[in-house]
Amino acid sequence: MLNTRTVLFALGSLALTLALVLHSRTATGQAAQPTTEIKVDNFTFSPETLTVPANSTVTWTNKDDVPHVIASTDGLFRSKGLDTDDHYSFKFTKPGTYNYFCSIHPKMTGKIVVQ
Ligand SMILES: [Cu+2]
Repeated sequence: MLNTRTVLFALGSLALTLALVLHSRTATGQAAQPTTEIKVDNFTFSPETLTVPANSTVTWTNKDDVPHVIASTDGLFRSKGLDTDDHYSFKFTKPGTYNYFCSIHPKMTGKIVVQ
């Protein structure tokens, strides 16, 4: 027989289960895909050397009012010309050291260290 108490208990258990499922999903998503930002400002990558765990997505944002291109030294990745406030993202799956530069201003260099 259903009485008010049983119904309330069932609803409470359901809400708790939902909350736990939603929470664990969010936590797993954050752990699996860390995201890190690099600012391109005043012809400098900031930070110039960035250390991240494997499977990190790194996003460059151009804060200068001239275009820049993010190009890896070994040709692994290369952005289009980034105008002001444009973004470019690359996911680093394998550990290693990745040197890159701006193909328009080759004196601009940076490094991603993937652990
Ligand atoms: Cu540049």
